[in-house]
Amino acid sequence: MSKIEEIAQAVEMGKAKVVPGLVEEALAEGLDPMEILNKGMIDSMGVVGEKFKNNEIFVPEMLVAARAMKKGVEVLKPHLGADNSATIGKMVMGTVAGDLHDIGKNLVIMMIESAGFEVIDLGVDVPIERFIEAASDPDVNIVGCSALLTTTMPAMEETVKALNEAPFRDRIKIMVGGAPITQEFADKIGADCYTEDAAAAAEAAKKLMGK
Ligand code: B1M
Repeated sequence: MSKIEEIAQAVEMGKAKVVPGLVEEALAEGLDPMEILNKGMIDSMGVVGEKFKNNEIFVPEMLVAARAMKKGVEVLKPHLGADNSATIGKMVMGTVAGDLHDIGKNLVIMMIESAGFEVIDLGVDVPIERFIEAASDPDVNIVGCSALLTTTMPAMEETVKALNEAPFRDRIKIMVGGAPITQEFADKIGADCYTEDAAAAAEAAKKLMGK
């Protein structure tokens, strides 16, 4: 079994104590950090999601897998090309109200910070008022909303609506993403930008800043 496969299996099984060591070993073997992230961790969360959908596993198993992935990402973070020397913009980012999923949001933050942004993490289950309050900081250029549930897509719509109606709308760009979100939905709710994954989000954020 390859090291990546070992990581994937350990994430799937929620072995939070084992994953960091395996990630260190993979890095020491010279494996590409992005490959470790994508094939060793993100793909496993897809497998976990499928098993949950098919009633093969339940919420506690999903939770331990998520914890194991987080531990692995902590080890990976310094190796993902972080360059925080310059700040090219300020972003606020949160998972919308009613939604507790934060792995994707945290990855987006990590990649956007690596691209040179200062990011204020509002956390999960973020009410509209909190997004508005944070975005009213005159230094904020981009507001990012994440949603992982079809049932919280309306909360994203409401959040974007409130941001679109805010007096500071001209100063900010609104980015949205998350597994159920599509370009079509982003256009419909009036967001400025949709991206499918964290790497694309970082590229898009730079473009929004004219970089
Ligand atoms: Co939940 N969950 N979950 N879950 N969970 C999903 C999302 C689900 C698809 C599983 C399934 O049924 N196959 C399903 C949603 C179904 C639907 O809405 N159609 C689901 C469900 C049903 C639920 C509960 C309702 C289960 C229950 O209680 N019965 C419940 C809801 C709780 C709540 O939020 N109110 C729930 C709970 C949980 C846990 C707490 C156990 C745990 C989350 C732990 C945590 O995040 N701290 C969890 C997990 C782990 C998952 C799965 C397995 C994995 C999610 C994940 O982290 N993926 C997930 C299945 C799946 O996704 N296949 C599932 C990896 C992550 C890197 O990907 O988050 O998509 P993702 O982020 C990507 C992109 O989407 C994008 O970039 C990221 C990185 O590339 N992106 C952005 C994300 N945000 C972005 C923002 C951007 C741009 C890009 O710009 C601003």
